[in-house]
Amino acid sequence: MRVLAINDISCVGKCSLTVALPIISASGVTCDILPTAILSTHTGGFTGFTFRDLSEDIPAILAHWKSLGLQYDFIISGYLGSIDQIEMVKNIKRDFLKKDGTMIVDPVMGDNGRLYTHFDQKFVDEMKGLCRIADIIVPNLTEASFLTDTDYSSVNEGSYEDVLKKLAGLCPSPSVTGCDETDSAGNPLSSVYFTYCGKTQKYSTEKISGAFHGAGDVYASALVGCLARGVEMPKAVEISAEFTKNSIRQTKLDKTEARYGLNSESQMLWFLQALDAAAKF
Ligand code: PXL
Repeated sequence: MRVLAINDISCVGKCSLTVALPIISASGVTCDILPTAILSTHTGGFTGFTFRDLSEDIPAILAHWKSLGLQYDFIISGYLGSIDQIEMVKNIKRDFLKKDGTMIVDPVMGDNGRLYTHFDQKFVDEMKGLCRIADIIVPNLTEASFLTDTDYSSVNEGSYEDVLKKLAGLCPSPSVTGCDETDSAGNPLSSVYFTYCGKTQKYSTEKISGAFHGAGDVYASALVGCLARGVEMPKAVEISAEFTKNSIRQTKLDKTEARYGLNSESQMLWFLQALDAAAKF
């Protein structure tokens, strides 16, 4: 299996390609990368970061790949620095995804009800267009609210499924991560709502309090790794959500600053054992 991960390189802060490459490669598949930008750190929680947009380099990179005849089983896109890059990703899908390949879009735009620095409503509208050409989308609740023109503050435990159903207007297999819920004993849960075979499904796990940067990147990368090894969506969601939760727990135990990303390294062995037990090939 050959996977292409399109995302930025945030040199510090463990997100985007510094998370995608190790996790997808360790899953046992080839992971090629297309860096969209190089930043000294990611943009969430740091000031004074550098940002070099790599859009100018991308056409020559793609021309070279075309000459090599490269084709991908999976393409996953993440942080895109501009509207032009959204267009580039659409073209990359057209030119480099195998006929029966899978396009996964992580519409990285915001968290906790707000858009990240650099993004605005125009970008959101363009991102809707990218979601329309995806097979699977993995927004968090904030991104799902923006993509469906839903007021984030009005979304609650009773309305996650409505958001998911609205997302189905954009893409056949939508999912929403980070849906806070409570179990019957009053314990906090974090749920992923997703559509599988046309039906709404949900996977819930213990919610670990706090905001942790890069959790979405760990989740999306693990999900791609699982799917590329033939794991069915419900099991892939379960393994990825547990790996992310374990990584969040480890980060909390280590008391590292949330902006430096998840300490998923020590949880990788658990992830790979779970993946290996579920993998079809
Ligand atoms: O983790 C998402 C992400 C990826 N890349 C960059 C970011 C963020 C979130 O802030 O700033 C550059």
